[in-house]
Amino acid sequence: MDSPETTTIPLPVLEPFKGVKRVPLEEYYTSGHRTCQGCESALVMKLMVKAAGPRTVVLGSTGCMYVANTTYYSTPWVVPWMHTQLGSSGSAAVGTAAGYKALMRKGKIKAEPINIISFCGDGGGADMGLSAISAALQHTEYNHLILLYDNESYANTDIQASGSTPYGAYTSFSPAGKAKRILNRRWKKNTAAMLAAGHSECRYVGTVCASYAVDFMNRIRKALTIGGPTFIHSFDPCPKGWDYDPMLSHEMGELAVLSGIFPLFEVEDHQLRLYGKSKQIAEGRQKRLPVRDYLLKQGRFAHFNDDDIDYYQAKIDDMWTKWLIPGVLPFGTDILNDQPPA
Ligand SMILES: Cc1ncc(C[n+]2csc(CCOP(=O)(O)OP(=O)(O)O)c2C)c(N)n1
Ligand code: SF4
Ligand SMILES: [Mg+2]
Repeated sequence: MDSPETTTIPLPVLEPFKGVKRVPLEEYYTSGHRTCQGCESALVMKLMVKAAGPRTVVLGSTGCMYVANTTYYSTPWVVPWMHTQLGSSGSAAVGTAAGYKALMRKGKIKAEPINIISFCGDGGGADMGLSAISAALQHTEYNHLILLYDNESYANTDIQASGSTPYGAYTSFSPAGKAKRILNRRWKKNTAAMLAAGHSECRYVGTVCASYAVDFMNRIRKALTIGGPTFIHSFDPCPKGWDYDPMLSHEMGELAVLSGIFPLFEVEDHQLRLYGKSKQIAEGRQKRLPVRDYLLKQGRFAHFNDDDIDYYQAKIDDMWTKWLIPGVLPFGTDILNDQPPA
């Protein structure tokens, strides 16, 4: 047996799916949940665990994907599942990985690849649990994936604004009123890029959108097989919180990517690349759509006037034309000039 210092959980072999016809039919997140009609986060859970396969343990922090998925005596999870506290997806991931590692080292269970996936919402992950995720990404001796499903609000407690809520959106904390039309003036937090830039030993950070399901699943498989702690940020349209017809969830994800609000990128072994439609936009092979089309399909932006839409569009244009890496790093470089900009 290896010494405690060198024993690691063996990594799984999960080749990328080469097209939708190669995706297995087996489901590990099935019926038995009570998420809203058109809930994209439910699809995210389904694709996430389908990509991972049966030898997977899922840990989930409080939020819609806990509450709606664990009604008494009923659950959609076919794989082992455990709830963890709202801000502790990172701690749960490390603790579970460490537990499995110890059991395998002591010979109490067979040494085999077991995927550990810990998910959190944007409230739980981009806000409350950010420090625990940061710590988890420093523990390179444990293999696990933390998936942040971002429905852009504290949805389960009735749509409060989070650090991931977009500028101007109507939430129960930021209703549009006569005196103040725009209450939420914060620009959405750039969580994946922040975690990638700040954790130089983390081997995989990526963004995904379930509207591009095969790309989505292949990023999950890459994150689970590369070794060490990994992080994925998923963009999840939410018909209840965003106020649109539930049948438009898929289209809403596409519009967010095509308008450039949510760039698809991955940092794999410290190399950053855009992929999918975001790559095509950067290469000039795909037109970046006006953000107006995306905003005006949602009730949470129904109070926007033309000035608001122009402001929003200008901010996205800056992301793609002024940032060091389009849509990812929000600064340019002028490293030898120590004078502030005029
Ligand atoms: C420490 C703590 N504070 C507050 C709550 C109440 N609470 C439960 S779910 C939730 C919303 C979580 O939002 P998010 O993480 O974005 O997940 P979503 O509900 O949007 O899926 C809150 C505030 C809690 N469970 N624990
Ligand atoms: S509120 Fe949004 S995230 Fe929560 S179950 Fe409904 S659609 Fe899904
Ligand atoms: Mg949320």
